[in-house]
Amino acid sequence: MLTLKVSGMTCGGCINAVTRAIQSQDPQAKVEADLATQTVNLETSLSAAQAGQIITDAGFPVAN
Ligand SMILES: [Cu+2]
Repeated sequence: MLTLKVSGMTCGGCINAVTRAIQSQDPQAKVEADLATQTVNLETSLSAAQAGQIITDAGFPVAN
């Protein structure tokens, strides 16, 4: 499982956007986002770098 620090998520719509972005590249991915801690947990075949880029491109900057 990957855990990424993601900034800018404020509501369920943001979580949906992150989830859709990841699942567009890995339809089997499981995405759990926590607004309080601004973290996203992923079960995915994507690498951390790939997932980070996808989420950043969706408008939610991922901390390195
Ligand atoms: Cu939102």
